[in-house]
Amino acid sequence: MTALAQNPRDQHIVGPELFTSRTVVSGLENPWDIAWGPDDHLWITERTGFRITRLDPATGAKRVALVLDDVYQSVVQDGLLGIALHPDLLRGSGRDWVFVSYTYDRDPGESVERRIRVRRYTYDSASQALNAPVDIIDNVPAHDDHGAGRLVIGPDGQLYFSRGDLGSNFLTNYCNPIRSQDLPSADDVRARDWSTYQGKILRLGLDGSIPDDNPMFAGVRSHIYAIGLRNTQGMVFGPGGLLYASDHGPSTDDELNLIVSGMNYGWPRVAGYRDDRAYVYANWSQSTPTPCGSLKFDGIRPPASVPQSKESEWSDAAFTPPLTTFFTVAADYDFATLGTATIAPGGIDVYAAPAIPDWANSVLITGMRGGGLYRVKLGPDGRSVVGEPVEYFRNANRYRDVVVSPDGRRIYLSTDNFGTTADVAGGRTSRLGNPGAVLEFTYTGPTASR
Ligand SMILES: [Ca+2]
Ligand SMILES: [Ca+2]
Ligand SMILES: [Ca+2]
Repeated sequence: MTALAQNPRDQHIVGPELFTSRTVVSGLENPWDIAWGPDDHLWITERTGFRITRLDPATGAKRVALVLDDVYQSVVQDGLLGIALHPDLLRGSGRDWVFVSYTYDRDPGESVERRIRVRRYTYDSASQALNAPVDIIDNVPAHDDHGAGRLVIGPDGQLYFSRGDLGSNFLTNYCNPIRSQDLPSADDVRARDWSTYQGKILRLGLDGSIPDDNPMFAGVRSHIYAIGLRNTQGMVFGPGGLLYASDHGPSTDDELNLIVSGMNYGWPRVAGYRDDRAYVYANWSQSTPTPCGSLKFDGIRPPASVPQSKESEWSDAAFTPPLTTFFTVAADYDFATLGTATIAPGGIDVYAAPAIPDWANSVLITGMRGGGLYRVKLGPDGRSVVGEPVEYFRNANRYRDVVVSPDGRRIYLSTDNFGTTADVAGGRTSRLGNPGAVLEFTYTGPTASR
């Protein structure tokens, strides 16, 4: 049984730093996105509660700022998802804006046409409520898996919005083609047809417009900023203005990416690096002569009728490999015995404060596959990674998002209410340690002296 130790997820380095921990609040309904506000509150989206809740981390007091009444939610990847606070919020500029992303049903009748939109609200500090909704973009494709949905405002004042591949070519959606490499035509953009916005990172003006300096893909400018993604649930700008994003790999190669305008992150032609290791692209929708609908999905050994292509059979000058992966395995890695080598990354944050020695200039990445927070140290220019990921706070939780207090001493993690994860010993469990909570980890070690 020594072979079990070969799953790289179980071989991580555990960080030595000392923290105390406590539950700030429990009883939330799938807290999904947490942002630190200028009021020193955590602004939290509750995915299945359809609420935006403001939480005072010092006292645990919480107050609901908004309950949305038109969210459509039926599965674990949809509902009320992202939140982005405008940098002028509560600064007297009149731009007390809060942006959210959520799934809705476009069809007014009994059938369901799931879509996702971004909506802006204005915060009224007197009533502590969000009012005056304005839709920024709607009719963006959504489905029942790989929903991504993270929202961030960049230092350029534009809104970045991640879209997943909708679970296509996978599990129950195995006959739907992945569209992460598909691009809109000029006519599509004119017609406001956003059906190719799957598996992308979008960049929108705060009014939903297409910024003039967005990149061209195949000669067409749209909201698309980067392509070739699978399920980006973590996105954050570093202090140098660089954009970092996590992505979900298939059975290996969850990614941390540096997102650059106009680049291609490879999915589904490449998972992780273009190294032909433990991944081939099996395109179920193209099965012939047996049509896909007659086949039973098998993610490890697809039948011969499903065309397969190696990573090295594809190339694109814009392909950009990840900064690091969780985890890349040998070509002969034995999935049946060792299990998938992934962490299922959720939200990410950049650690920029000096409080914890050696932590400055790190990216913190949540794991849902086995509760852990991973710290990846960046090189001085932020464009490379130094050393191996270091793991913290392992528990039987699905850590969904992370945010660091401005002084860098406290780290907040939100947790899912249900689902499976790994227990502390590494076994599968659906008995979660701290369901529906925000946890606080306070650093108690020596502060950096330099
Ligand atoms: Ca309907
Ligand atoms: Ca990739
Ligand atoms: Ca690869």
